[in-house]
Amino acid sequence: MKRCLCLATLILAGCSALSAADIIRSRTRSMVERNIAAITNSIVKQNTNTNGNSTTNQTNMWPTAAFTVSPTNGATNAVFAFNASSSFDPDGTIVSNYWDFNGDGLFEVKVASNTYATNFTNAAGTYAVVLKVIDSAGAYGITTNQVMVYAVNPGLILWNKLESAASLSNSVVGANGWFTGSSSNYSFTGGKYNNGLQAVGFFDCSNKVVFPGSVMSNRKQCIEFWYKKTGTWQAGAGANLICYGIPGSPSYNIDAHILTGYSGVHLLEFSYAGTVMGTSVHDTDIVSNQNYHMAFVWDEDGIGGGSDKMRVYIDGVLVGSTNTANARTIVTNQQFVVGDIHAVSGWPEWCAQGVIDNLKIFNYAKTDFSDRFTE
Ligand SMILES: [Ca+2]
Ligand SMILES: [Ca+2]
Ligand SMILES: [Ca+2]
Repeated sequence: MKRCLCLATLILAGCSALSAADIIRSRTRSMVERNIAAITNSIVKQNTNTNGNSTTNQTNMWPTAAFTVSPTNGATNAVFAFNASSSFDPDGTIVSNYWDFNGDGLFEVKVASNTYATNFTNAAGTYAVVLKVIDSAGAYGITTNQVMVYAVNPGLILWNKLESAASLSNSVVGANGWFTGSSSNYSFTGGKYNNGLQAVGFFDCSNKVVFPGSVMSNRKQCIEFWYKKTGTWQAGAGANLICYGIPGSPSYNIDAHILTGYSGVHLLEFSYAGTVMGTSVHDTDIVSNQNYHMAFVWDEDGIGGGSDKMRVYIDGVLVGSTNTANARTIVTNQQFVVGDIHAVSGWPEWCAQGVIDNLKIFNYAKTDFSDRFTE
């Protein structure tokens, strides 16, 4: 007897040879076909049912990735806290956060939480950290932030790269700087390491770059930076490099300047708490457009346990010292000025007449500057 191929034919033919398995397969297929028809109808209905927008119900909107990191700059032993809570999905939820800590496209970590803390490297450098967020429908958003990691540097209490106005207000280490008065006398241009802070000309020194006086709160300390002469030193005036004192006051606790004159000996000088110390560096030793590493060091109890209380180093070489430093009075409302001095309002003055770069302050009387070629 010929075997029938479908249920309807079978019934009409009065066929009796259909097995139980054949019946189950047939019913299952029939149910699937009905379900497909129902789903198709549903899609058609949805697609024609939403203000004429035929794609509304088939669209999943992509999530947006965003994160912060604290600190944005840190030493190799620092723990960095990443926070992706500002990421969002406009039509759903974010279910996974993937982190790539070195920008190589491989995600080291996958977490459901939007926070993650890690000491992700022990190598100094600037890292591109990538966040990829996945929403409940599987779509993703991605973003990248830079994180700078520097070698552990004991005693470093301030480090500003002086790259830009943004860099001034975002020190790598320690307190941030800012402009007091106008910034129009300053520019960020060629320094030792990329840009430095250039102050050239003769202007009212109520316009200044300042840091809080708290960066000068130790009895022993070191201020170091690179200096490049790019302007003109006026005879009888010279150049003011750094200063620490009361805003608006012409008397300072600490300052470093280069004197020039019409005749005679004119030097790089360092003054501390009223003690003015000359060096062996004459103004004519400073050549235009050449970078010099300068360091001003003090310890009221004696540098390195010796008798020197103040020292100046140029390019790592000791160029002046004295053992007669006065004790300094620390006053809370003082400020640390870079590239100029404090002065009474309206008192025009010669600024640094050059570029100051890579400012660092240590909380001890540093005497080895062999690390100066590392930014
Ligand atoms: Ca979505
Ligand atoms: Ca990676
Ligand atoms: Ca710089």
